[in-house]
Amino acid sequence: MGFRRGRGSAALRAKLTALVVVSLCLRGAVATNFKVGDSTGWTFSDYTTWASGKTFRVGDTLEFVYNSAHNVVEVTKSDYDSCSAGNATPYTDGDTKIELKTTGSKYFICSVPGHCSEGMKLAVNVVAAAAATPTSSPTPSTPSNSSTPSAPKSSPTPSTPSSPTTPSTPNPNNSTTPPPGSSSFVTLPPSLWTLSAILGLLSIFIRTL
Ligand SMILES: [Cu+2]
Repeated sequence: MGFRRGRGSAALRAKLTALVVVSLCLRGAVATNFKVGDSTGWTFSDYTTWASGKTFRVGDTLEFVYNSAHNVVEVTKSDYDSCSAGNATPYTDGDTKIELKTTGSKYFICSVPGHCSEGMKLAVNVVAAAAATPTSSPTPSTPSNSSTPSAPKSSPTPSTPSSPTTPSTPNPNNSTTPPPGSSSFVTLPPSLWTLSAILGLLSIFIRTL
């Protein structure tokens, strides 16, 4: 691998790419629990503002924390717009976790009369879960690799002729890719494989510091 050049933009690019890959792995592996309203909880507030800028994915959870004066109920868009609970039965347990199971818009209100119109209404748009596919072969030195879709788009600048790219000696500690056909590779569960990929990339990152 070309890491041992350890010089200038190439090393920096390798570090950045490794971080991007690691963060992609982590995003794919972990579902998010959103506490609605954060520390404010589910009460009279502005949940349009709270939800803005957040990305809700299938598999994530909305957690409504509220006192006995309130409840939460999932409703249709028209009921959301008109602050009507319809026929749905509200949750009243005070700590309601609702998993987002499908894509599309989801609507929640407090059905206690007057509360929805005072702000206890939440609309979220749920998008598909991040692909939890394991990164096949960690190759941070080639950002154009198709297995790293959001790698930095900067192409190698031709103005750095100082990297001769000597045929690198194979470095067993540097790669988490087992030899092709290795049975341990095939039987490794996806979660473990993702973890090993993360650890391998972290070790690469530390080595290039
Ligand atoms: Cu309420």
